[in-house]
Amino acid sequence: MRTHRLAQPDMSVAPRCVEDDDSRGPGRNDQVGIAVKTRAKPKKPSQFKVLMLNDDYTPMEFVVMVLKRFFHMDLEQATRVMLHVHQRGVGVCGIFPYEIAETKVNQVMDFARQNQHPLQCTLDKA
Ligand code: TYC
Repeated sequence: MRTHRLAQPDMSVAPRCVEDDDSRGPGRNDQVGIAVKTRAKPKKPSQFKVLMLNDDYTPMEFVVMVLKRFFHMDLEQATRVMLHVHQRGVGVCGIFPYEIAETKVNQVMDFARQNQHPLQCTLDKA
């Protein structure tokens, strides 16, 4: 008969296994379950806004081309976003998981650089 027990994992979420025999008192098996505990509600990957910044030199047509090419916008949508950025200074091109957002920023910046435009694009946590 034991007089005390070590803290036990919450067995409603931690499945028992064949080695999980605690009848011999506190010992190596008392912590079985901690490593296999799973999260009841897996976290969604966090989302990031891809932002386009205004400048005085990049041609409007080039910005529209970028929005069509990398963000799959049609001409009307791309023109609306470009004019919003032109007038307000910044605008959202789309919201994506981190790695996709980062890839889009790099694609836009590389394409702008290759064409010698100072267009800037950045990330912001959504
Ligand atoms: N302001 C630029 C111009 O007048 C156009 C422009 C729009 C540039 C959006 C960048 O993200 C931008 N030619």
